Amino acid sequence: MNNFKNEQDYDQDRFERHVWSQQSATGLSRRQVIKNLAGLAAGVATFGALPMPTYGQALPPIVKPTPADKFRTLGTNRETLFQAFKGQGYLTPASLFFVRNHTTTPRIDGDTWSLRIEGSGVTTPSNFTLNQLKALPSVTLTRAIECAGNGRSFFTTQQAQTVTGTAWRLGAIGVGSWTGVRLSTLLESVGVKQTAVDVLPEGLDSEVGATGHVRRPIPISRALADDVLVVLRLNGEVLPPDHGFPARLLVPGWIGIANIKWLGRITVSETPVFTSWNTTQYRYFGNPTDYPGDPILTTQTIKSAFELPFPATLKPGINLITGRSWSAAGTIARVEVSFNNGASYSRATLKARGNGHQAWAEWEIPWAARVGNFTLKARATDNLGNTQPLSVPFNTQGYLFSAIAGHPVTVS
Ligand SMILES: Nc1nc2c(c(=O)[nH]1)N[C@H]1C(S)=C(S)[C@@H](COP(=O)(O)O)O[C@H]1N2
Ligand SMILES: [Mo]
Repeated sequence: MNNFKNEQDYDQDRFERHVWSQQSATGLSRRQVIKNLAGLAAGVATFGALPMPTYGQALPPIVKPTPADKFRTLGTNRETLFQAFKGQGYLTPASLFFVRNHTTTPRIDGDTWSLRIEGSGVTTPSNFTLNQLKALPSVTLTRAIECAGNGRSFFTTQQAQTVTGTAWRLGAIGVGSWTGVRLSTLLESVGVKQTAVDVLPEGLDSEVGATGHVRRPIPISRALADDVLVVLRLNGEVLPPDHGFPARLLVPGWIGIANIKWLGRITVSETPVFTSWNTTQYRYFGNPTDYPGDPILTTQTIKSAFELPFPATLKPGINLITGRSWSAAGTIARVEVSFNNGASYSRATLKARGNGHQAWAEWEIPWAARVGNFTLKARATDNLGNTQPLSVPFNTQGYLFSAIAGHPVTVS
């Protein structure tokens, strides 16, 4: 499914994207890139057969170390093991942040890189170099980034439903302190028009098969809000390669895909924009009474997780059980924990630090554990009264599992 009129348009679009990627990557002019492509193309019949623009071909797909005691490998992705957050403080260190890559981490040269803002919705299409972005007024926000599919494996293990996509447990989330420039500052400086409708940020990582570069449209109203940033720093340090160097978008409260990494281009459009990232993916397909009209996903939900191995083995006696809960709508008001598979719940103690807006809250509760097998459960309620349900209606791609998740524990 795409918005191209015919195959020729499709090829032209791919060609334009290829040229644009090469321009951003190399700093060469459009003419020079096309000349180089012509050289490469000698003897190749169609553009489709040309080598794709890639950074770091033959390099490891993820730059940072992701040791097995801290991460779980799921295809091209790395899920943080939730027990690794224990004792780590409120913010997720960059070294522990989950990695969700549709392909591989591109190695981008910040000196030649620039961010292009263009499209029918702006009067003055412009490029911003990294130095220009650094010189603009900056804002720092502490917010979660969480994959739309976080918790997906529980659709299968807890609801006996078959769903497609990466089988995350609950570690496809991290809370960072993000520093960058408001997107609205950039859009205003290129003369965003009153008639603008949608904004399409686009990543410089390799194309994902025929669906092209990773790009997820967001409405202009959301794009212009004060909390949407073109992020340059994570936890006070330069953004690491795996998390979007030199620049990524931050759209707080929205599903992970909205936070496009390795930004290369932002297109502002006067007409609604459709890419596979809002037509066939990141959309609810399920029972029409549960999901009328196959809604396009926007915001994340509410969840909780224990800082324990999955499954966990504990010693009998008093164990201090710790965990984190988060809500994309606000802050956490209350967390209740069950040690008997949901038959009864007790209130956990929220830690004083943190519990930020659209971030997470840390909590703890002592458990006098007897020998046996147990299912632990945690249920969070946020400041708006949203609480975790017992189950989530099935959707084919297993998005937004916010139900109370059972955690198996053996005490021996
Ligand atoms: N360019 C680009 N941006 C991207 C992605 C990607 O593969 N390419 N993955 C998205 C998804 S699905 C998620 S959940 C977040 C993950 O961010 P992280 O890898 O920094 O944790 O980035 C989003 N931005
Ligand atoms: Mo994601």
